[in-house]
Amino acid sequence: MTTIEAVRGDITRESVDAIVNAANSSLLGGGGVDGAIHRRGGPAILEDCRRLRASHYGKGLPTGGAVATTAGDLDARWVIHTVGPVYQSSRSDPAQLASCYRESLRVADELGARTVAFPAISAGAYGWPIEAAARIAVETVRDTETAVEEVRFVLFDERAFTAFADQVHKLGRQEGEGPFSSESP
Ligand code: AR6
Repeated sequence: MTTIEAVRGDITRESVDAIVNAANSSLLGGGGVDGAIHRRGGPAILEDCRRLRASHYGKGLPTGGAVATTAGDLDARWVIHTVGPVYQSSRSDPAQLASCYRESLRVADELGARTVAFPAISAGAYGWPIEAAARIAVETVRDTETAVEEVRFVLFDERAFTAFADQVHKLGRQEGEGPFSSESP
């Protein structure tokens, strides 16, 4: 059974087996949570990313895919990089966003990670409305079979935290309290 929780905070401060990065397909860094992870994690993460580009991902990581690197100086064993879809109103495909969560958990299972921290993928620069982003995130994790024991959504701002916490509470009401929780700072 996977425990799902929502907390407010900076994901680069989390102690978990794997931290998920909302990357772009170049894997070579960017702003937002991606910039923060590379800054705090140090150059070893980028070195791994460059190696991946030179080997399996010459054309970059496709939208909805996920791949792991070292976590460098972060308090984690791995960073799992995933590429969310850019929001384009009615043309946006929720399945691509769901794939980010599913593929990240698949990679986590391959690695043997038991605790995983996720940011709100696609909900920043990529423009996904936070309520929909939160619903897709929480429902996908709930519906994915995984050996991961704890999924922690780490939300930077109050609005994102509220959206995710609402979804986590909703699961709690549907399933009966127990495995699902959310926490204020
Ligand atoms: N900890 C937790 N959440 C954070 C942090 C942090 N340190 N910093 C930002 N967020 P974004 P995207 C939140 O833009 O929408 C990058 O340039 C932020 O408030 O990081 O998937 C990549 O290289 C928002 O709620 O990711 C790509 O080019 C959420 O993280 C592009 O942005 C996601 O915002 C990806 O865009």
